[in-house]
Amino acid sequence: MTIHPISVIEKLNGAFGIAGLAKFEAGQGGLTRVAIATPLAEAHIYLHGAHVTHFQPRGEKPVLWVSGSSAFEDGKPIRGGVPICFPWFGGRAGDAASPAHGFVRLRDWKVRSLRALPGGEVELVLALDWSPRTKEMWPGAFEISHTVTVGRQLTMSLHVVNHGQSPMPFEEALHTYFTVGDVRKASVTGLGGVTYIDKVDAMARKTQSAEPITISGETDRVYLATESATAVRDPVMGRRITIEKSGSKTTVVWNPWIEKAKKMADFGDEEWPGMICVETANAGEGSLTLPPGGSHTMTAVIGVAKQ
Ligand code: TA6
Repeated sequence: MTIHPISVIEKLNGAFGIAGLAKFEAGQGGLTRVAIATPLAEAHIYLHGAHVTHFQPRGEKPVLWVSGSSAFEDGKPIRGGVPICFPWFGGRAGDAASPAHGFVRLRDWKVRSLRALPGGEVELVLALDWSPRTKEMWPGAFEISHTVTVGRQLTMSLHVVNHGQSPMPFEEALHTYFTVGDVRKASVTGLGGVTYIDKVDAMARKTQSAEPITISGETDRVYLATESATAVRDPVMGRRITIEKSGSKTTVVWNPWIEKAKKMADFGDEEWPGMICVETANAGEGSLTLPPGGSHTMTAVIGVAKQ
């Protein structure tokens, strides 16, 4: 549980805080977060799930969306921002009782480092290791670290290591929720011609013909074998959100639309027009397997451009 007494927050600031740039504080629900504020941008990252909830380059509007109905409590995912999905994506095959999108977004991550970089960015590294408790849920002897670099762009890198003696199959995602003025007027570029699994049409395998992608109903598509950069064009806010990636072959596009939004307790019924997920992942057919001692890095770089 990352609700820390003030003394722990003071210790974290003593050990890692950067005067005038980055500090630990009690965030929503009393959960401990790192608040970064520099001349380039500001951001919030919770130790709960290593969850980025806020990113705003100076002079721009907030880039990430968080539901006004989100929980901020132990054992529950934060609805919005950048949930980290690991070691599985979506529901766990054959085990409906396991938490969707894995368990690391529900755990307390440890602070490994917090530093100011020469270019004016601030870099935070959070990490989570396997334990007897995680072994009860999943056998992998994993180490996962999340390196978040806050500057004019937001760079997020998930680094996974297999410390076990056997191959470690896993899925992963940076399940990023972006703020848009009106999803019905927004569009996504960069996926034309790509094959996708349509989760709202019986998992049918399709090819993305229309470019850009527009949203006119519940949309839940897993684009396969694509390393392409994408962008969210938002005419209402007069901007383009750019998503470049490396080490990722899956991109997921999701908006719950009306009925699914109503069914989610932590998602306001009227909030769906204000968000779209474009997720950087390795999932489904794109899942990975690490050999003993092997490691892998997946990176997403988020930026804002004039439309
Ligand atoms: O990435 C899209 C998706 O898999 C949707 O099917 C929907 O379930 C969404 O993730 C949110 O999942 P969550 O477990 O955070 O409610």
